[in-house]
Amino acid sequence: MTNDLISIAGWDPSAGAGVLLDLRVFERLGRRGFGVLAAVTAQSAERVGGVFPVPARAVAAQFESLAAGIDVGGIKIGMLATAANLKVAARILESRPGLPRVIDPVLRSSSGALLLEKKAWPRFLETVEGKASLITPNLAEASALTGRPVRNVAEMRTAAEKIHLRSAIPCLVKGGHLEGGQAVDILFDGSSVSAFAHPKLARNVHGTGCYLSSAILCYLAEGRPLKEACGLGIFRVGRAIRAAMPGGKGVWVFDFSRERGRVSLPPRGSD
Ligand code: PXL
Repeated sequence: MTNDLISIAGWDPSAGAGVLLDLRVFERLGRRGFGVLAAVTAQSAERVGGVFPVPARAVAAQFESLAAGIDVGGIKIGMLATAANLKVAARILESRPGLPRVIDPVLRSSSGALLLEKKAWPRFLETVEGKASLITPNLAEASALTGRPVRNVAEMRTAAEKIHLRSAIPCLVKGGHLEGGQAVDILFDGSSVSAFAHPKLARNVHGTGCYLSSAILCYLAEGRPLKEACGLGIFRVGRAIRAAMPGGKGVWVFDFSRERGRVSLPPRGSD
């Protein structure tokens, strides 16, 4: 395993999500972070005002040049914007079968803007089939990917199993948007289901999904097993949410300057 992790994702100029946030998370968790840009967004705290995709051949070229100079230790996929970029990302993932690879299937922003063109949605799972260690949809993404409503823990479990069946990738369905006071994330690793319950924090923090998938990738790159990496990632995001600050219009943002120090982690292999 090497220290160098790559995020293939979008540009949020505020650094609240996308490549800029991913690199901060990688570095906060002791890795070196590198970025391949798949799209530029123009956005304010409350809405995405524009999406400008990067051409697929530019995404491929960025990765090739970067990978020629570093020893890639893991890859995270975030916002891709186009079906062509999804294909390039799938090819990149396929070329590195031994590495930890995490896919955050970013489809829409919280405000509803399309972050992946709709024509890419129906075959998303088939396109990435067997090419990653984990896929991390939220409730809306799990619903869009399976074509069924995902509103409660039972439906999250069914969705995680269905997503795994179609993609052959372990699936963590994130329950941060569940109704009620408790948040539960459900992991199906291909053979068993695990539930990660945590208190729901009454804050709408921009970039939570990006933070989680990046943190999990860091823990996988440390050699931790999938379930442990998910648990640690979820714990780490909770801590970052507690250190977040108001970003305007009711949206909160991560603040790395207030989120000091490395977390002391349980020893490897503990459950
Ligand atoms: O959180 C989803 C997301 C991912 N990547 C980028 C974004 C957003 C949401 O706005 O802008 C670049």
